[in-house]
Amino acid sequence: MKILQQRAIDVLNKNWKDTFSIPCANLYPFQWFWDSGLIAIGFAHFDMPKAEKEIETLLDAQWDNGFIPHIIFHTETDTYFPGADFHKSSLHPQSSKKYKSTGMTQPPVTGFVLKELYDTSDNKKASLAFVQSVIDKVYHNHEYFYNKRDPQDEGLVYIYHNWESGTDNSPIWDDIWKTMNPPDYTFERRDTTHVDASERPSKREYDHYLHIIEIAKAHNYDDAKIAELSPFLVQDPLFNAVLIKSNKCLIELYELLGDNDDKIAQLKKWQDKAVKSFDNKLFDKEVGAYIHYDLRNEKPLPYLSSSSFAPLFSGIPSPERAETMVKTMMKKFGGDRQYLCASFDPTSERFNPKKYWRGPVWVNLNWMLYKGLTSYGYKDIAARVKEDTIALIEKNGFYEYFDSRKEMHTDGSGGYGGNDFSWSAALLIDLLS
Ligand code: 9WN
Repeated sequence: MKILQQRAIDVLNKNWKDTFSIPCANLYPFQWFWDSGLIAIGFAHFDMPKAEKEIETLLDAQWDNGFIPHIIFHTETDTYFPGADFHKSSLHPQSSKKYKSTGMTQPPVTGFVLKELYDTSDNKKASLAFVQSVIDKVYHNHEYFYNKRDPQDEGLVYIYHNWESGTDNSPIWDDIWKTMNPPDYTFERRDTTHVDASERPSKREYDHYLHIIEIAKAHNYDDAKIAELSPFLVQDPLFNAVLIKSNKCLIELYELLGDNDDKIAQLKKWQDKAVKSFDNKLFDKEVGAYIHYDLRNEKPLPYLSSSSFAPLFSGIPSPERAETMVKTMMKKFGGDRQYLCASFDPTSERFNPKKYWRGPVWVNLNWMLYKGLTSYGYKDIAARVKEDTIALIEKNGFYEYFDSRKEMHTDGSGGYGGNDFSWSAALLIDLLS
């Protein structure tokens, strides 16, 4: 295990670019929001200054309205599409003057990441001083979400683009693509020069992705206009579970800091409403877990994905619901021939174990599941998630995602997407510690 840990440390150091980390060389040459947070969790175990700098740099790119972009384009390179010139984030009047970025966000991990850093630190005083220096920015980010992304005041925030979900080409979005008919754009993909096209989204999927951005750009990334016009408007259980987990951690950190009663009271208000709505609106009894809700077309999207189980990480379900979810997970995803946990229902005809978010196992979701299952007392299943994650990395390397079928891992070719991928390394370090 020591060797694997050292290799993980080497991956993180290799992907460190002085003030932030890239997710991996070539394929992803900039800083990504949720990657950064998860990477900091790994650094915290062996290099706290880098962990803290990673978060500081991320927060330095925050917009005046509290928004944090999903990609921060620190360098000029045309090896990634769509780059800064396509996104044109400066169209938004409150966007960062210092950094070019996208005009979309990603799952707001920063709140719980700060708590992870604090918990890992062996110098609590210094760690709390760091938290004190950045926590209000994270609070401001949550303020943005509840003020701008919750048009019906439900306590649930929407995402307006599949890239905001982090689970980019999940089969869940197929239903939404059916409601759209974007132009057949001409553009040059860069991802498929780095990675086999069979492991990435299709050209037609990219047409949809670009079309939503064109609509947002036509309205200068104005939140109200996006809420009114975006064909993609979804309440995502993973995204909202992450926000709820981060709310919880911000409350705990503000309590540790003291002297922040107003912010604690506001966070508790958001949290109360969020947890109730989440549990009422997103739990599907027939599916036996949480699902996505299509806010644009006002209909549930009754599909099982690894996001369906993310609420365990945030302590949302009652013990009874958690039991139902675990049964669903083991029945659909937990067969003897499957590694836990496929990103999409392996029993569905939309399942594709090689293609990006349509089936492969991702380490970040496994890490959340491991934590969630442990906290609900499912120690054996949690242990299996952990062992499966380690086995996938040991057999293949620090890939971005992995085939969920066990028979695909006999010759070390079951890892897909980018290699030496930062969060796979970072979260492995955390799992092994
Ligand atoms: C678009 C960086 C990111 C992750 C996402 C993952 C992938 C980007 C892409 O890579 O998305 O954001 O170009 O495919 O889906 O979760 O943050 O690692």
